[in-house]
Amino acid sequence: MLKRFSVSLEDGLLADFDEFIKRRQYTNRSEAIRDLIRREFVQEEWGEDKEVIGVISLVYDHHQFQILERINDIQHDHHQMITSTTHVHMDHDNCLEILIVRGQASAVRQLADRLIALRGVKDGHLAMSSTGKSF
Ligand code: NI
Repeated sequence: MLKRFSVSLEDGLLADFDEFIKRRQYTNRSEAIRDLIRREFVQEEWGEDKEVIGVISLVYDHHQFQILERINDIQHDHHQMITSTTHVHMDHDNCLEILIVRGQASAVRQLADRLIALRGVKDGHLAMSSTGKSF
């Protein structure tokens, strides 16, 4: 159920917020505020080492010595956490691999760090998301 509450803001801050809303293509202030609140809750889930969802992306040259074996071994070591993976052969040399991972925040971070630090990974990221269960 939706509840209303009023918020007082300084003129300048409200003007900046309305500009932000336009830039980010929100249709109203409420949805923008809801997203900002949820973003903070997601940060807290990661900070408090709760169960989270992470999306790990890796760009690498598959010719790099043993990189496929290493990536594969690490994923098998953490198979309980990995919900799904997608591999895209982007061109003759470069691969993009996306892993959707579910688990305790510290474990997800550790897995991402291990993969991203592998020799031959040109670009690696961990997008910190949420199971969405608690808000
Ligand atoms: Ni490939």
